[in-house]
Amino acid sequence: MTTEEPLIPSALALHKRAVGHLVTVFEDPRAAAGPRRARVLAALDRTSARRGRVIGVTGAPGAGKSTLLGELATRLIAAAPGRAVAVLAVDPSSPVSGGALLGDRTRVRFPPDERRLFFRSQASAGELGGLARATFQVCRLLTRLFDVVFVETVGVGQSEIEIVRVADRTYLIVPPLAGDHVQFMKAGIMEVPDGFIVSKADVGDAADATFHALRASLRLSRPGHEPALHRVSARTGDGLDALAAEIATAPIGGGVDARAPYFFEKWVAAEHGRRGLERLAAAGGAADFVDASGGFEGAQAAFG
Ligand SMILES: Nc1nc2c(ncn2[C@@H]2O[C@H](COP(=O)(O)OP(=O)(O)OP(=O)(O)O)[C@@H](O)[C@H]2O)c(=O)[nH]1
Ligand SMILES: [Mg+2]
Repeated sequence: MTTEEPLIPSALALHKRAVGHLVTVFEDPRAAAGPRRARVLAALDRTSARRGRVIGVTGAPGAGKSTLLGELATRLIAAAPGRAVAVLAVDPSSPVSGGALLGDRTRVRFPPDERRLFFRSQASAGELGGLARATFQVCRLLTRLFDVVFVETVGVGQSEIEIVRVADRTYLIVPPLAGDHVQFMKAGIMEVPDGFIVSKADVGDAADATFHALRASLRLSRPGHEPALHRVSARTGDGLDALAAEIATAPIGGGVDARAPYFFEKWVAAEHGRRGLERLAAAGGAADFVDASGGFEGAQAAFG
């Protein structure tokens, strides 16, 4: 029996301390944590078939992500008694100081006695793409405990692109902007998200102008398959029920486990460099290797 195994029933009952303890195992960068993770996942899978969806939420600092997620999470659990929601906030941190760049950010705050809501923050520790290496790992755990797992990332360039690798659906939050800023958005980021959310609709004209400019841009940049576009206010509640309903029914596809080859390849690159990637390619590529090794941890052990 591992030290974690007695925690499994409490974690499945969503006791925050048990869930929090298991999260630290999934964040642990040491090689020895791999087999512990594999045992936790196996124990969970013996008891529960829950597979939540990962919803990525990205956007510029101050766009209104945390406030929106707090409101959405509360609505999502109110709408279904058995539903549970987790929020994982990935904070950009300075590789130099190791400290959080945005240490005084507003957090999602959930009532401590509400087991169906769970919040955790994670430092991205200079990881390229703004997404913590452990984000994928923690999502493997949390999707087995919660029905919806939100991942909040600050949209600073690459992170919008990296978040789609772990999320089943990704939204870009766009605060009310001056028109020329919306035009600028056409360049890169427009291709990536599955949905767009204009936040702070209660501010009035600027939010309306942003919504219409964004809709026009999306018609140009993604003709024929325009992504979902929402206009919401976390302050007044406008638009939140429709957005919550869309999130609750978003398709999961292969889920987090299907992302293992991508993250295994990232691990090979980080640990073994170019030589490692060549060896992986010669072995048939990440998907085959993970499959043949019986999963992510098996692949790590087999790769050496
Ligand atoms: N008027 C209005 N203000 C809002 C709304 N939602 C958030 N805000 C305000 O916008 C500011 C930023 O909100 P956050 O939720 O912290 O934004 P964020 O995107 O999570 O910010 P970072 O995590 O720091 O990137 C706060 O002052 C909020 O009170 C809204 O619906 N309407
Ligand atoms: Mg935030």
